[in-house]
Amino acid sequence: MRFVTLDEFIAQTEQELPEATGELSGLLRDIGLASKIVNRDLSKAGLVDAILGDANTVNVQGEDVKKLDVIANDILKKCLQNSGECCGIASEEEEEFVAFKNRKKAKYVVLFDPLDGSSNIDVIAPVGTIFSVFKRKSPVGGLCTLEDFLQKGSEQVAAGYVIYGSSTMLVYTTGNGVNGFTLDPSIGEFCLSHPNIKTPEKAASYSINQGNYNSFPDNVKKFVDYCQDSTEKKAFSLRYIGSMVADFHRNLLKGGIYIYPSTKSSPKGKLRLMYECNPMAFLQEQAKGKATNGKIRILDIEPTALHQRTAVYIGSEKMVEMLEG
Ligand code: P6P
Repeated sequence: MRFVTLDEFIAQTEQELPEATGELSGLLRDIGLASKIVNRDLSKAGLVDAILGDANTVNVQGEDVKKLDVIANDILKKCLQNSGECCGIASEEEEEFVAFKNRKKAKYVVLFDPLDGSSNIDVIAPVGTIFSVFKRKSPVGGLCTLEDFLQKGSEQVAAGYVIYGSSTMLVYTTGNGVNGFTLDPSIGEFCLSHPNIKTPEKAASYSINQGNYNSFPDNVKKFVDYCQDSTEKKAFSLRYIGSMVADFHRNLLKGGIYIYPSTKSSPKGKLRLMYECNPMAFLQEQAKGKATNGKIRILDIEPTALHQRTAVYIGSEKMVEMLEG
């Protein structure tokens, strides 16, 4: 059976992209390339400390041994700078946004979490790259500005993630549904494996760090108590990997809800708005689910800072609605 590759799919659907000029298509292809390189380096993850030397040290060749999330950050930054379609990036690994001085004519900015859940790498649990794309607001021809990045999630022109797990999959949307592409290592191509993903409107699993129960808001405690109430006809399963991309991906495909509310240690929530919650919320709404901060749509939050955090309730529509205040 001949799969459609990511490049072929992008070319076929380019006409559906806003002002289809091929630039956004090129950008998506470059993100796909960067994730293949990250995937290659991740496969050596277990070797970083064992053979290649401890992260944050200098190895026998006199090279700096970097943590894999720094490696992933550098790969994405380099691929996006080479892309020609991106005038700047913001990243969980960069304090400030990075304007590409040689790309002043490019139309798009990209925000990303290069390796979400990276604390799981040394136990070989799934991790992921999350990305969000905006059209710049500043004039083409000059350097990008902070206002190009601090846009509401509803302004995104594309968003997606790559999950590095038992296989590697890229899932993205440009506002016309959600499609998943599994990497075929034998040909080095992402192939369309999950067309037109839709999230079931309810399910029997929930994802939350129940260790924070005592500091949950009352609506979350009530929801968790409901899920644990064994008298319920259909018992709920708690599925929590500790890597948002992995929990989100399972819920996107099978239904469920991921909750990271405000807690004692994270009073504003833990997850980042701009490069974790916004892209996931765009995907989730395109897959017919919901994403809120407990009060309003994630995509309607007016950002004020690159690295701001938010509470997040995201997944099956009916499950998110159970938690709305
Ligand atoms: P906790 C990883 O650090 C992350 O940002 C998400 O990927 C994950 O779901 C969450 O934090 C885990 O946080 O506090 O439960 O360990």
